Amino acid sequence: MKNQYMLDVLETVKKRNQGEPEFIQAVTEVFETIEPVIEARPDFVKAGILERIVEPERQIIFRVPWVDDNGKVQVNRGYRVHFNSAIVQYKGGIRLHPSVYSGIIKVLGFEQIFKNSLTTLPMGGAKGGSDFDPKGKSDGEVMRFCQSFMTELYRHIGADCDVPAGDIGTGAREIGYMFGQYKRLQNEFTGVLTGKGIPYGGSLARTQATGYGLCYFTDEMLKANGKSFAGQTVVISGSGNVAIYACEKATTLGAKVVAMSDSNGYIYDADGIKLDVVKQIKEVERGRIKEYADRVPGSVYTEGCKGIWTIKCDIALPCATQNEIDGESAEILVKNGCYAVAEGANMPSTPEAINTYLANGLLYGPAKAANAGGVATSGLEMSQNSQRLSWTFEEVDAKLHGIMKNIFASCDNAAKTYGMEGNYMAGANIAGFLKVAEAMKAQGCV
Ligand code: NDP
Ligand code: 2IT
Repeated sequence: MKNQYMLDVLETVKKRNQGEPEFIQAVTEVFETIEPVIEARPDFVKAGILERIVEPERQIIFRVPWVDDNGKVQVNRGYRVHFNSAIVQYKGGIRLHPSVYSGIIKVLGFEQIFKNSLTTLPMGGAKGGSDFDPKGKSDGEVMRFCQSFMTELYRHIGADCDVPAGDIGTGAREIGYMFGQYKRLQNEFTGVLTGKGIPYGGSLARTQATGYGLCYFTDEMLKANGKSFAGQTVVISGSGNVAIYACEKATTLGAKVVAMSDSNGYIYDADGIKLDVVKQIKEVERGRIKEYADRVPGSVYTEGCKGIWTIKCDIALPCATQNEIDGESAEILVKNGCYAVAEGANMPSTPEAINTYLANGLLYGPAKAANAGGVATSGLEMSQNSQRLSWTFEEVDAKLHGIMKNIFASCDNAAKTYGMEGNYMAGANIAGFLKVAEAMKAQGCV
């Protein structure tokens, strides 16, 4: 990046967000790729779009006290960042994981601005979460935590203000407890959360949406480059919501998924992952991926997460967490003949990994485009709640498919327009940014 104005804004971001390296990483990536837009648009400079877009509209940090099964009071920290409402109400997930701190919430909220813009639905960027770890907690403990979390959060959200949803550690169970508490506090039903259960206003296909959407995007990217999923070997990290439904759709599209993981290690099954076994372990028993190897003869479990990227594959779909593929892992993927990486997780590739993909001509589907199917289907859930109607699985899935095709086309076109053909990361950042920047400019200095 050579533009002095952008370098100056980035310098301020670094000073203001010390101790939050992931946030600086995300802002740097966006700035580097939108430089030609800023060069061409002095009106954006005058309107202070960059200075404003890197600063959350507001951040809420709160105490979450709850009582564990031994009667002891525990305290976690809760977060919600309202990052940008230029394209309507705030929207984004809630992450429950011990690694959560303000920097992670900010990075996810910042990325959500561009992702939501790409969906073409009217949703601004937000994110929330807590350093609470649902793993190893009883249902009662999870419920008391969720109720306490919502007892503060409820005053900051609303169907026309901010609509949270799931993310790592927040699935149907947690959304159910949070929704129940919200309804009790407000004494009214509104579509204030997405990812709800089907009997109380949820959308069919929301559970599948991020994983399916990732495969729809990847399929478009492959087809545009004369390839397809058929007969390809795929490695998927993670074994949570996104990973499971990415595995399901990739398999339907003719690929063989040979590996999945959790935060302890990974399984390799040369015959192709038996997804019903993974679903039983992860969705029903809340167990560890290691148990797969005990149940499926011929499969192998290996401790540690990073090793999954040493497995030979054609297509890699990281679906676990941020910075899970570093430069070294990316080099190994390339050496083993991997030609496409599409991100189900948010920011799973380090800048060194991304440079390696681009330098070696890999097809690279960046998170904010490739995993936008989850939030897009959340948007469809909001539409159904507003209409007081429920669409069929097929209707929602068809809309999701259309949205993902459209997102790929937007990334592809923006990259071409700005002379970076095939660089879908640049295309995603530019296309996502332009809509938000125009909306911010039109609404004046707010
Ligand atoms: P889940 O909690 O359902 O699953 C997370 C998976 O990732 C688990 O297998 C978990 O292993 C693994 N994981 C989490 N943290 C780490 C870590 N630090 N190191 C290694 N593995 C880890 O979450 P989701 O599937 O919903 O989310 C996965 C990713 O997709 C996240 O990056 C999320 O932000 C992103 N995403 C999710 C969307 C959604 O709709 N849910 C939408 C768009 C993006 P373990 O069980 O051992 O912790
Ligand atoms: O990162 C994400 O896009 C999500 N966790 C989903 C957010 C949502 O509001 O559905």
